[in-house]
Amino acid sequence: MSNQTVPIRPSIGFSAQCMIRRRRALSAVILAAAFGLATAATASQRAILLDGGFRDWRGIAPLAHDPSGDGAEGGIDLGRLRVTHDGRYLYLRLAVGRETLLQNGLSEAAGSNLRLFLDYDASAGTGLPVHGLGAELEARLGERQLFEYDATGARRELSPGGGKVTALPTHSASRFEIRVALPRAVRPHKKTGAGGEIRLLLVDEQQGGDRLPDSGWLTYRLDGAPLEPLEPLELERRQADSLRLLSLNVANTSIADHPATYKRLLQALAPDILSFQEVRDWSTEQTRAFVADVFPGRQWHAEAVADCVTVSPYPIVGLAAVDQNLVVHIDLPTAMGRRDLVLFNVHLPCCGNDADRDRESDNIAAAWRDMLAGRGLFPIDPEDAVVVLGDFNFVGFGRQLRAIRQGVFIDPSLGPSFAPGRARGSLAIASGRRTHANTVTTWRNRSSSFAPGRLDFIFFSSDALRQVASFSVDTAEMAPKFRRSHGLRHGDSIQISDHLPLIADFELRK
Ligand SMILES: [Ca+2]
Ligand SMILES: [Ca+2]
Ligand SMILES: [Ca+2]
Repeated sequence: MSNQTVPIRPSIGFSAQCMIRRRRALSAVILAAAFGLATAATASQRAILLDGGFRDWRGIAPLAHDPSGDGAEGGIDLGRLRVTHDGRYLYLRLAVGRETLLQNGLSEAAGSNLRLFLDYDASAGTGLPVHGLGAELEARLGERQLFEYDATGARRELSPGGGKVTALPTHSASRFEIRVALPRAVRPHKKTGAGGEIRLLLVDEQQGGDRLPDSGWLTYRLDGAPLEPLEPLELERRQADSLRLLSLNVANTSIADHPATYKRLLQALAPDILSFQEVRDWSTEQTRAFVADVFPGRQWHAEAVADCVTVSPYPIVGLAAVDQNLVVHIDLPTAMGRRDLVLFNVHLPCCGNDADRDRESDNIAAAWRDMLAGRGLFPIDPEDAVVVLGDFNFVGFGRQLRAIRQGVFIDPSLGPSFAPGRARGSLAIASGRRTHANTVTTWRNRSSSFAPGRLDFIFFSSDALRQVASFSVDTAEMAPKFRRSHGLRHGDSIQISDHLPLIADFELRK
């Protein structure tokens, strides 16, 4: 039974403020009581895919609904919270009331001091004494700090980059999916699904900052049959005649240091067109020659702009630069269909540099708009397929993704919005799930203060291309048998890059 209790607060007198808090608490008790039992996962529920999309949450009722307008001025305003779990993870779906960069602190753009407290044994006597809870986990999301507490309250700091707590989308949004890896002792029973009661609390730690719930805490039972995990994805092509595209940030030309690992991975993935970012120490010809050595028997062509290199077995008939990004026109074999491919290989500026990321996202969108209008960087057939892929470093504002995907310019002087996907409107996003995990994050760095994120994307025009398959690869997650069958090793992915190889297979529509 999920409920909420008003903790004893000796320091607070029986004041008018306390009365208001109690009234709010009471209404939240009623809501939580009404919905509490419904939140236990049932076998019929779909697995949660950590992708920043919410279709997988259908049928999961809110655990709590915090009132709106009760946060700090200009701060986040916590709203509806849904909670579910599977055998390994706790999932939260959280509304924060305004555009927020969840990993930015109060002093940073669209930031907050949002903290998540989890009391795994529902006991105030163990863990960190905080807000009436005994928390075993404290995730300071905005401050990018993560702490675990043992029964005595002793603290251990974890690196957020380890992925214990991951939230999507990585770019700014007003709703998020948050996934917390449950400690083994807290996970529900493997066979019966039986689990214990945990307590949770969300607080924007600043003067007048919002809390969820406004007083006390929420209770959730890790009970019921856990959600079924998603099936692993195969590396083999589902359709022999599909066009397989690879995008990979090669971490400052780590190919030069680990050629054998790259060879293993690339041979296991067998892409047709390879697009690399962060090729800094190798020439275009060195990169092309490396691919030709991995895949002998095909004639390979390569072009580059800045650190973006695309290698293709099909002729590159058009070439241009959009800022530091490459755009090529690839003459696909007639047997694949009548269309050719316009491919943007993108590496946007990193980290807090939203201004340059805004500008380059706009310029990529404008370049495609102009090509469609017949006045672009090189001539194309207006029905050609377009793919915009690469390392977008989307750790800033979501408007950058909207510029590329939906043709909504950030800088209004570039003109009115347009439809990058022609009759389909927006470009589609290749699904890119990891073969052996329920997430689409493409970047991780264990020692980073940033949690794993989705920085790499493959956008495509769905009127010209049909996605046959799409996935990313982290060899450390694969079942040993699966790994062996593809000639891969446990540490291959982490050895080559902090980014994962991202694949999409397409069929050209008639
Ligand atoms: Ca989802
Ligand atoms: Ca609120
Ligand atoms: Ca505790």
